[in-house]
Amino acid sequence: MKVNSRLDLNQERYLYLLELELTPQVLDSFKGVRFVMMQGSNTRAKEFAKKLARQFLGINPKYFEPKDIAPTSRYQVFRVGNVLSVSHGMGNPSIFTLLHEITKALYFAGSTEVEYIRIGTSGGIGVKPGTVIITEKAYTPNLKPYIELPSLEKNIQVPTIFDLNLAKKIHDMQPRGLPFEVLLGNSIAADDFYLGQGRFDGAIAPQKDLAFRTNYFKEVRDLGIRNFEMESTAMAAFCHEVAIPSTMIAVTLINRLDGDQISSTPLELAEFSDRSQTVAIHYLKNCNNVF
Ligand code: R2B
Ligand code: URA
Repeated sequence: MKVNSRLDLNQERYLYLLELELTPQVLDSFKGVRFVMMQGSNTRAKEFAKKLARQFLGINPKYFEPKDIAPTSRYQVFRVGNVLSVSHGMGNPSIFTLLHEITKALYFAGSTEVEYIRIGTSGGIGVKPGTVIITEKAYTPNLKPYIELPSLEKNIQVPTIFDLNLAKKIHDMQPRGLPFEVLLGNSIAADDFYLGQGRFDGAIAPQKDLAFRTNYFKEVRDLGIRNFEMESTAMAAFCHEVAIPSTMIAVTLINRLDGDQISSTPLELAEFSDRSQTVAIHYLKNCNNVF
């Protein structure tokens, strides 16, 4: 991790959006952390913490209620062993802010050897629904492998490439015979679930027709892009800037070549979501610094 050196000059230790004052006691909860696993929803972040407790400590989830470290209702932060299970909300701005504050907390706690992994859902592009994609490179919807970060009067371009070794390691650590495919691929992060992901079923009428979109999807596939979601460019750019190895594990809920509407039942969707968590747990089981 390589953060802003000005942080050391500043005595302020308040994380505004997490509503956390970094007292010695709070910093203790961030000491020794090696993995930060992030998911959109509070519920999924908590479920993942329960799964970790069951897998690694044999604790029956019926009798274990993970404690949220952050008082805010915007994000939740749970800790099991050396893993933080955190919710990031929806979209690049939401995850960006979380990334700043979690990274500051870890830095001040001395936990500078960390990996960040987003565990999520996505819309597949030419893959069977239920397939899990581990992202190597994140793209913008206009197919740029970088985003523009604000720097006062002029933006700076920051690459949105994840840690390829980490992505491959997670892929290699999956057991044979899983009932779903796990693929390495690239992803697009859009700022909007509808127009931003080329959907025709949003409230704003799209400017492009089906023929244009079909051609766009072909171009996208040629770049190795396999899914749409909404946070990977911010995450990849942030982690590039602070030198934290990171990637994303995201199950596909739909094949966008077949349509726009997600029509799986709630039960099927929950089972699909579980797959991303399963892939993450297979990885953590092969790491020797989880506890
Ligand atoms: C995937 O799913 C959410 C939208 O449904 C969004 O947070 C994302 O990236
Ligand atoms: N999440 C997205 O961002 N897009 C989809 O199509 C499905 C889940």
